[in-house]
Amino acid sequence: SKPKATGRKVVITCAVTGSIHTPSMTPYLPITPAEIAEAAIGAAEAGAAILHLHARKPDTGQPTPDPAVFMEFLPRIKQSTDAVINISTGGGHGMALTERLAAALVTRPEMASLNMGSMNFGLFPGLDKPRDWQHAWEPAYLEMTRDFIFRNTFKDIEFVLTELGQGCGTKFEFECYDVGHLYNLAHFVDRGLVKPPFFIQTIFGILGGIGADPDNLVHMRHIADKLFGTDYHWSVLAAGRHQMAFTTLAGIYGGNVRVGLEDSIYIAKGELAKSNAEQVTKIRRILEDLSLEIATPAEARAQLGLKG
Ligand code: KMH
Ligand code: ZN
Repeated sequence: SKPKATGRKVVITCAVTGSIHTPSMTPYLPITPAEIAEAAIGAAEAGAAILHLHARKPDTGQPTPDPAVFMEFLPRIKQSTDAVINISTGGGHGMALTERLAAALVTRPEMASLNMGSMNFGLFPGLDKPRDWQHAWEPAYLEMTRDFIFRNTFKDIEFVLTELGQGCGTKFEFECYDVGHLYNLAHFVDRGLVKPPFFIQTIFGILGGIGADPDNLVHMRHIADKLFGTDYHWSVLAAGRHQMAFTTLAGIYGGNVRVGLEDSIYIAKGELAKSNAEQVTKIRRILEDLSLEIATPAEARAQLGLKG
């Protein structure tokens, strides 16, 4: 992650649909397997080397852990792109760990997310905006987060590292929503349960995690440097309106970036993004304007030590 004067290329991850936003928030959220496949392929064509994927019930858009639904879009994506497939193990609110892991254990992807601590995960500000909900699950899902703990205990993390990491050769996007999560990762490194290079996704602006203050970005990077030295690759995502500013800062500070409708449904102030590709294109343009180069999937694989 040390900024290198030459040769460094920025890995763009695109998180295509997630489990945070709901269909009534934007008509552009990919829901059906065909929509998820099309959005993922578009993002890859625009420059995303890694595609972070969740699944949704095709009729209502509710997040689902069903591997059969993943299998409706994964082959299509693999047929049309060389991008690295990254399957979420965060799933959606209310899913048990075994459910959250099911799709990854079946598909044995090159990458999967691994959330590095338990936390509050507030989506209820989404309720503040008056709107006509298309589906009853949507306000209920947001409301539920008032009293929900996103559970990622030490035992849970160890289970994922063992089953998916050691069992399937999957490498992780370590989701770190706060400074303590970096120390949790360092703990598992100390225990020999995970080997470098690590791909650390530092996340800003989730209610329950560290706030979207640029000082926090610098601090997370600084602590990660102290804990992991040159053994890690650093990536940044920020929620909602902070998305583009923080990913731009990440590029400047020598990091990689994640965009996508999972993280923000906007492309500019008050303007909904019409596609994932639009966000990838925007951050790519900003980074290239800063004279940074974008990694291809093959370059990302080599950099991150993926199984290919
Ligand atoms: N379940 C979400 C609230 C990930 O993809 O690993 C967060 C999440 C992250 O699912
Ligand atoms: Zn996700």
